[in-house]
Amino acid sequence: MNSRALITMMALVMGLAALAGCSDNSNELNRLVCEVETVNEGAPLISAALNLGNDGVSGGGDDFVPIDMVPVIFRSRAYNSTMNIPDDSTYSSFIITGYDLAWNSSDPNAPATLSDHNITGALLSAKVPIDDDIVVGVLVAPLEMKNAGWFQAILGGAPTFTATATFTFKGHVSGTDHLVEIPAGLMVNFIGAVVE
Ligand SMILES: [Ca+2]
Repeated sequence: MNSRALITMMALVMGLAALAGCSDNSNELNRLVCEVETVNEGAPLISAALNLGNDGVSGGGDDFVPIDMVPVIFRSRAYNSTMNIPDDSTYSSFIITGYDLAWNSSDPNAPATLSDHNITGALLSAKVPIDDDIVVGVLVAPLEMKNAGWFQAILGGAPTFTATATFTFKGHVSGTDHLVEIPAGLMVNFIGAVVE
């Protein structure tokens, strides 16, 4: 699905949600659940301060700072197998609206300022239809993190370290405004440079 179609669909869903009004009926709220299936295809992330480019060495005009975005796969399903939720019903999709990201590390080489890079209230818009997988790209290490003194120090030879990124994805079942939080995690290894 292209982005224009997705935006159109989102607008349609939000319009329908507005028409339907809000419901606090917990039975309705529990009809659909959304889960994270994988983060970064189940693999840890190697986050580098610099990519050395095709020539494999520093310089040469092809070095670049890699921005780390990982694929996250969401899946929606009926709360239990005895429920039958029609594909086109009001409550047949889960809407992802955003996420928080918190950094933690017990690695002695991790900087004390790692949690300065926590992300709160990041926006994300994705519709996860029932019994469907949706892949979303989530920003883990933005440019300002790559420019941090400790990250540049690793590039200069300081020790690498490992940390955990704990995500709290946020959203709601279509047709409701009841906030649901979905936890997930990712191991991240911070290193100096990688080669394409
Ligand atoms: Ca290079």
